[in-house]
Amino acid sequence: MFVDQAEIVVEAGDGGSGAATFRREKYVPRGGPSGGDGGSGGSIVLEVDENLSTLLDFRYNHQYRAPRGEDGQAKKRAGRDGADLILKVPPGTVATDVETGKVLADLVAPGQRAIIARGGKGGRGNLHFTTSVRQAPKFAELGEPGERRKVRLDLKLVADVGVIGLPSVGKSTLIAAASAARPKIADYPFTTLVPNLGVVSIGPSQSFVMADMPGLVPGAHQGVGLGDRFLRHIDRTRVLVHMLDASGLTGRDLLADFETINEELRLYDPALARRPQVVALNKMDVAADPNAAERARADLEGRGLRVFAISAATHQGVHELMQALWQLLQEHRAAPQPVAPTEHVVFTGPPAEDERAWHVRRDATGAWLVEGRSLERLVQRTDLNNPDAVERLQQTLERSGVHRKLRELGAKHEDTVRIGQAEFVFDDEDLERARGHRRSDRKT
Ligand SMILES: Nc1nc2c(ncn2[C@@H]2O[C@H](COP(=O)(O)OP(=O)(O)OP(=O)(O)O)[C@@H](O)[C@H]2O)c(=O)[nH]1
Ligand SMILES: [Mg+2]
Repeated sequence: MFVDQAEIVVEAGDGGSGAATFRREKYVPRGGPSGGDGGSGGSIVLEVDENLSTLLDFRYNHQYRAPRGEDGQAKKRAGRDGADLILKVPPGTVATDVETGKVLADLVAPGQRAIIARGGKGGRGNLHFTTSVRQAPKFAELGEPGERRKVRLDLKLVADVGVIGLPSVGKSTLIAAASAARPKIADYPFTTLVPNLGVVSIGPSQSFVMADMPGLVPGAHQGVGLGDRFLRHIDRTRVLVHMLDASGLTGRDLLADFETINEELRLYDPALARRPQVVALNKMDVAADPNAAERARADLEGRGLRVFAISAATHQGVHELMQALWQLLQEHRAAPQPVAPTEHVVFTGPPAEDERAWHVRRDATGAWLVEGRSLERLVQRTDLNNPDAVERLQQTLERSGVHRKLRELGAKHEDTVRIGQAEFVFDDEDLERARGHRRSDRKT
């Protein structure tokens, strides 16, 4: 079965905690700090494997977890990093964060990789926290939690040419005529449920991939018929063959059919509607009124379109159409290709500026919320049960201006302040002390 969508939960590994240990030295009651850093947690990484063509594996396993980093140890020994967990996906996989709707990765080229959940950084050992006034730091940082999120994987086909049109116009028949693919062909609508890919060979090392699409009907962009599930598949094609049934047996007007499909493309994605199209007037072998087809041809050519009268069933005109598609693909080689095949792109998180920014707001319960990635991380990494670590946190919050902002906004003594998962009591007296520290820091 062809699976083109899957939802998974990924949990990157937490960082290991830093150690708070001291050297033992002869004749010295307490040696210097010697706590090593914690290792980083493993990340969850997607990697394109060109041998895969479905997301089937992700159907059976929904939960993926990378190992945590080891804690730091005494004698300056750092903890080992957790290994990354690499998930192989087929080319054309798009990963989206289910909660935010943000695209995390859009993977096309073999070997291309993207981190979709970052492992937590390891906490630093107490070695790092000596200052002129703090010779023996009795605390270390905790490891940062790994990212965890729900991710939707969508598989988009990577075809050069997409064949579009109303149901039963002969799209699959064309794939069968021009390639070795053997898609199901039948005279009822929606025979094709998932796109069929065929390799069209024009000559030595001249080939391209063509995909037929499930039939489109009015309202497809809103999910009517097989709907937008399939429009998605043509996103990446560089050229479209717009196929019309010219047999005259449908009772429909050729040009009206043409407009219907183009309107659907436009409503789904205007960029798709601008993609180069060639028109194939199919079923010419049984055309009841060849003049009707000729009139349609004249009209479409008048709009600058290339039109081919063919019969997918008898192969009449198919070779010429394939030649023209090959030519057109050469002209559109420079069209936006997401990445060159050898490039390995790693998608990173938000830029550093965003990370440092923070702001304060009051929630419905009257608590003060301090929001900002880097402050939240700082709190996550602080061992809140360790008074020395909390003191350092207070100093950092003071230095970064958070306390001043809270006071400005009218925070009162003993108000609740939340940063990430942690909750504090706003303590103006403590602040006085923290400021005192800062002054003495400066003096030395
Ligand atoms: N006479 C004639 N019949 C054709 C031609 N091309 C396709 N057909 C017939 O038209 C019917 C539909 O063909 P398909 O290739 O399944 O059409 P499709 O566009 O893929 O249809 P859906 O997948 O349902 O959207 C079948 O009965 C084919 O045999 C042609 O050139 N001439
Ligand atoms: Mg079909």
